[in-house]
Amino acid sequence: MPATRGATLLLELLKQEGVRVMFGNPGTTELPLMDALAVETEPRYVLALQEAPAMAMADGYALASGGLAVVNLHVAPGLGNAMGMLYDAQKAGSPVLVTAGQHEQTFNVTEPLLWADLPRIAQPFVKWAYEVRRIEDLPRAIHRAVKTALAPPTGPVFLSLPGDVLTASADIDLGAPSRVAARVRGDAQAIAAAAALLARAERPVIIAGDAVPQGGALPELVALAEALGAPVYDEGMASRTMFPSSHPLYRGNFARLPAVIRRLLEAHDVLLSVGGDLFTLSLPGQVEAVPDGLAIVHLDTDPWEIGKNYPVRAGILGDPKATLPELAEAVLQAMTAPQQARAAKRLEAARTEGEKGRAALRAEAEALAGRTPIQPLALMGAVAGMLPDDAVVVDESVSSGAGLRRLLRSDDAQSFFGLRGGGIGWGLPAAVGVKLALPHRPVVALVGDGSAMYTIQGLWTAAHEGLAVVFVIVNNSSYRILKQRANAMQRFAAQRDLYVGMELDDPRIDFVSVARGMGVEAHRARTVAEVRDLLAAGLRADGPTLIDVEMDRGFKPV
Ligand SMILES: Cc1ncc(C[n+]2csc(CCOP(=O)(O)OP(=O)(O)O)c2C)c(N)n1
Ligand SMILES: [Mg+2]
Repeated sequence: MPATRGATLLLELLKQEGVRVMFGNPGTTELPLMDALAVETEPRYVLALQEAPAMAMADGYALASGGLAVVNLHVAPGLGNAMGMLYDAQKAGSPVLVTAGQHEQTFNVTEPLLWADLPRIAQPFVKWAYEVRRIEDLPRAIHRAVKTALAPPTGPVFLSLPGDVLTASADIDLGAPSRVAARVRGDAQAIAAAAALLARAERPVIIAGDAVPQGGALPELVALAEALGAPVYDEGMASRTMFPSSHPLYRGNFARLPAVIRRLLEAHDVLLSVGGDLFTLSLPGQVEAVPDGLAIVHLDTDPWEIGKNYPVRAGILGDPKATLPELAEAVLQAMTAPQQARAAKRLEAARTEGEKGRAALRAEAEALAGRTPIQPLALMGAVAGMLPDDAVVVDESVSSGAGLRRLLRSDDAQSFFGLRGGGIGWGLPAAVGVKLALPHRPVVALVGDGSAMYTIQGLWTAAHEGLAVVFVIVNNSSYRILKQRANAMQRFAAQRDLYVGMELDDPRIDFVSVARGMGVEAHRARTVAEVRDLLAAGLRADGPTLIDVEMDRGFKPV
């Protein structure tokens, strides 16, 4: 084999790992790579106009494809720009190989322009961070990085790629990819202990997290939930579909404030978390989120999460897809006939309650549909009511999204993606990555006006790539959630009705002009009826469209 340059070798290795698309934003340190891409057509390079959207696109791609995503950034400022979105990817456990160009190693001692110790910057948010030192190490470094990103608990990894490694030439064997088989079955004793607790439970509840859709375990979770007659919530910040939303046991997102969590949990005697986050709170509270006496059973792929904040009665390390059938079987075995009868009654009652709750929510949304300016729930109801069965929703609607999960039909693991980490600016570019991973499904992004502005450049990539995504900008010309919370503090802001740093209305951002300026067809909607028409047109379009929805700016409780 003739000698190969490092940059070409890198592309060969990525191809060998099954990578077909890579996201990036180049600079001089990436030029050897861009040069190699002039002759190699795979992986295809998707250009983002800033590193934050590049990173979120990779995250969306990883979530939607269920596999690896790759992003290439430009030295320290490029990696720095991506850090907020890397945080989100880490929280979602997205297997993303983050790479960045680095100056030549003999040059770095002088501390050249844009240089910094890149692995140290990335370290807190990745499973492994390393600077490749020799071209000979590229195969081992790439294969290890990809293996590590994809092994449970999955997550981002980082490689710094010095210029001299990318421009060196050598005759090197590519080696081979490794994968860690993920279907780990939980410990038999722990499963038996969990089953005994669950069988005795009179009021069980389930919180489901990332590990469920990651392992494709939705049907297994449905079976266990039905056996227990237990309502199922998504964890407080859900990155995808954890449970079929049209199932009567589904109850939507769990709470994130300690007092609300406690109130919900007080109705139960046993909590089963299946990869569910217990609990990432959004604010501290005066009360403990978990009431005394609640027995917690936790099954997860990540031992760190088990018993992290609250002691568990049974902690099981394992893959939900592999473990839930055994747990369900053990529960049924452990249940007495009266216990089984009570579980069946709970299922029946939950079914009725679930259907009633959903119908009431739909009716409430419909009753608001005639109001102008548009009310949040009316928008969510209208969008949910119009989507085809195979639609995929990417949600960063922040304060306006209440009820969305229960209004939507999102029954398969790829039908919904949400902001898991809380670093806003994720949704718009994530939708670009989602569409690239799922080109045959309609993709609709619901994004707050404030959030959209962090990574608005993502629109250009959608136009450039000709991606038929419908971007719905939930435009209340404010950081409404911050106004809600400032108001709830009942101090100066509330007394003076003055919300410093939270008004985006002077001038109001004209997303129609912004989008058109980046080649995206765009229109404004002032009524729910207009939203419906524009959404129908957007779903028919073969390129990206944007709907700038003029929302009610109200934020005070009525
Ligand atoms: C990167 C980042 N910067 C700032 C914040 C703080 N923050 C949380 S929500 C929010 C406002 C979101 O505004 P918008 O998207 O318009 O949604 P709305 O609150 O109006 O529903 C801000 C600034 C954050 N979470 N992440
Ligand atoms: Mg807003």
